[in-house]
Order: sequence, then C-alpha cells, then structure tokens
Amino acid sequence: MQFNTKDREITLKVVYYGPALSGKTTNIQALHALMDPTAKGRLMTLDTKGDRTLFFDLLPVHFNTRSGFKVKLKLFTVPGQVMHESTRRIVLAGTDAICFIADGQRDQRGSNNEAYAGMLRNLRANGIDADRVPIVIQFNKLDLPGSLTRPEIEDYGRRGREPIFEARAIRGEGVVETLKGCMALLWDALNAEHDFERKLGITRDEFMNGVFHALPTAGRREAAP
Ligand SMILES: Nc1nc2c(ncn2[C@@H]2O[C@H](COP(=O)(O)OP(=O)(O)O)[C@@H](O)[C@H]2O)c(=O)[nH]1
Ligand SMILES: [Mg+2]
Repeated sequence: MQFNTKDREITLKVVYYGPALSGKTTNIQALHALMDPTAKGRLMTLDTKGDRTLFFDLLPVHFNTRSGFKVKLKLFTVPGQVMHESTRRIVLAGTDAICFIADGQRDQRGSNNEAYAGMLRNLRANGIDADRVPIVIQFNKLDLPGSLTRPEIEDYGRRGREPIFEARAIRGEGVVETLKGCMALLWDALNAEHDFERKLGITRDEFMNGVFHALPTAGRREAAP
C-alpha cells in the first residue's frame, strides 16, 4: 500500500497470479469490459503471439471517498510461462492482495500446484508474509469438458483457508465475484493493520461500493436484450 497523506491518495496493488494460460489476462479484460468508463483507466496489455502476456497487464481503477481520499487500485497480471520466473517475482513486489487464477482443467492440477508453490517462494523473496497477504483462488475454464467438478472444487476449498471461486472468464462469469472476494479480504486486512476505517473515514461498504459501483453483480457480459 502506498499512502500519500499530502495528496490524500491511497494506492493498492492486486496481482492476478497463476500458471500460463489459466485466464489471468481474460479476467482483467472481462473486468475492463464490465466497468463504468468513469471508474477505470486504460487497460494496458502487452500480448505476444498466442495470447501470452510478456511482462504484465495493468488495469487501473479509482474512486473518491466522501472523506476526500482518492483510492487507486491497480490490477496486475503476471506472465505464466516457466521462463518468466524473475518477472513474476518483480510484478509481485509490494502486492497488497492476490487473485490466484487456477486452470480448472483436470490435467492442469500439476501446473496449478507448481505456480502456487512458485508464488509462495516469490512472496518470500519479496519479504511478504504469505500468511498475511489476502489470497483468493479462482478455478477458471469450467466450461471446458474435463474440468474439475463442483464437489472436487469444494473439497479443495475445505483443505485451505483461501476462499474459492468458480469461473468461466471467457464469458465474464465469476470474474466480478472473485475480485469482490479479494477486495473484502483486503479491506479486512487493511483495517486490522492500519485502522483504515478510522484514518480514512470510510466504511467497508463505502470501500466495496467504491470499487464496484460500476459493476453488475452477476458479472455476466451478455448484451442486454
Ligand atoms: N474455454 C475457456 N477458455 C478460456 C477461459 N478463460 C480464458 N480462456 C482462454 O485461454 C487462453 C489463455 O487465456 P489468457 O487470459 O491469455 O491466459 P493467461 O496466460 O493466464 O493470461 C485464451 O485463449 C483464452 O481465450 C474460459 O473461461 N474458458
Ligand atoms: Mg496473460
């Protein structure tokens, strides 16, 4: 968190982490498509051939609180391919919260686990305590045949502390819910650690509404009839 008291600005960093091709870029593209133009900045993506993020994607979101603070949220993705380990470490530096995008296809469990272990390593390398940073897990691509079933995903959820979300990011489904879950955890962490509510004069509801005022709750991207 960057807290600029002079300009009354708070900058929060959220990283979408996960294995290659799990749908990290698709998640933030879907959010960008759903958001009110007044609340979002320009989506910066740097894709190479085959949809693969080379360095990161960045979606800035901002809102003003009634107490006169500007809250800036920066959503980053990391590149997933094995060779980009050092880039992932750099993008993760200073992160306030993580949406871990797992690939819901059954045969991708190995690469999900590998990416998760790598994330813990990279957090440690950045001096971030993985037990304190808010993390949610999304199982994406559940529209594909051979993806994990709901009972399997629920069973997974019982074994860890992270809230679990199901998604079909390509249809915009589950994308908003995942970020909402992450923001709720982030607010609680910030409030516990920095007494956010009192210092900024904003409530949890105002924070959540600020981030999401522009987003439909269902998180679907279907055109209106
Ligand atoms: N079937 C399906 N494909 C998806 C979904 N989300 C992403 N994809 C596709 O998976 C590929 C990789 O997605 P991308 O967002 O670039 O993955 P990243 O490497 O994690 O950033 C692209 O071809 C996407 O269109 C989904 O929910 N369902
Ligand atoms: Mg990408």
